[in-house]
Amino acid sequence: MQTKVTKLLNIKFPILQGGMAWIADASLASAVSNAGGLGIIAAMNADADWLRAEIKKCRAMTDKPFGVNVMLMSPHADAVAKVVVEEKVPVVTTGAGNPSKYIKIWKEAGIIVIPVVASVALAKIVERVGVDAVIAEGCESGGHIGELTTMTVVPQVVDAIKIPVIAAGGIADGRGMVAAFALGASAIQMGTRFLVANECTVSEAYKQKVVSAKDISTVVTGRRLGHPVRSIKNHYTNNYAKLEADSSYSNAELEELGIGSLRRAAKDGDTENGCFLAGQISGLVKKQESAQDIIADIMQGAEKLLNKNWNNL
Ligand code: TUI
Repeated sequence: MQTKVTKLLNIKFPILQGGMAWIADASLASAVSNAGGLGIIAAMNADADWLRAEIKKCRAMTDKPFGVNVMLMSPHADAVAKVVVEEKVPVVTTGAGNPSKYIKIWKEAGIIVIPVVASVALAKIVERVGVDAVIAEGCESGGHIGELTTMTVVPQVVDAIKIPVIAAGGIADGRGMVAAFALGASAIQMGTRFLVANECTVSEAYKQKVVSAKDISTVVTGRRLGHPVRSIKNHYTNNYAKLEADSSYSNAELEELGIGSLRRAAKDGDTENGCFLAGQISGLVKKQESAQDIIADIMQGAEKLLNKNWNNL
């Protein structure tokens, strides 16, 4: 299946893997790229040396295109922005902010740049500064989210810009992919489903949390600090929600609570005190399998639907 995005990225299938903090490393990214999608290493809050080493590991495991996600709220964002240029990373995605100040150096280096946007306004701004495509992400997603749903943000972004749009948020199977195409997207990005891939090195406890989640298992916290995040309900989120609603608790104390919570989930598998970022589609993700089997299942599901007789709805 060829789309504007498979041609842009020189990949076989219109599927990108989300740049999940503490989760999306060289192991997962190379597996997704080897399976014909676009694997992405999450630079998250890590420093330049960590990222450089992951890029080298990824190159040792795949000769296919891959990407790096730059989390713009990271204290190391400036250094990471230079590393992707020095290492000649083929594709950069960005999240949690406006990447405009980096576009010039990335485009001069020949990098394909694809920001995540959560609104029409940012989609128009980044198109104007010369990015190649955007990922329109709905608030069904895990992690840091905007206000709009995938169903509403994707078609509005598609109508507002000329460059290709990739849909993200709440997509985990062939039905989601076809729905994204119907909204005008040229590819999908998935995080939650790839989190449980065999090649994903996240803690087993994290995978179990996703596989055992149901439709209403996620919750949004962090609105008071201006960066809402979606994660799977547990002791950590219950406690966070309680303190967030308590005005005697300061914002500094809330910030403190968040420190180390992603690492505790992803690395330590601490089911009580970890923050298990995951999307609302977790309830649909039922088994662990290889990245290749995940991609094959999505493409088979989508192709079956696209060939369906749509008169019998
Ligand atoms: O970035 C994500 N997901 C993330 S980042 C992350 S690390 C983190 N940890 C704690 C607090 C905050 C972040 C975990 N998950 N997804 C892409 C995304 N970007 N979703 C929403 C946005 C977004 C929102 C507003 C992008 C731009 C934006 O506009 C800001 C502006 O300046 O216009």
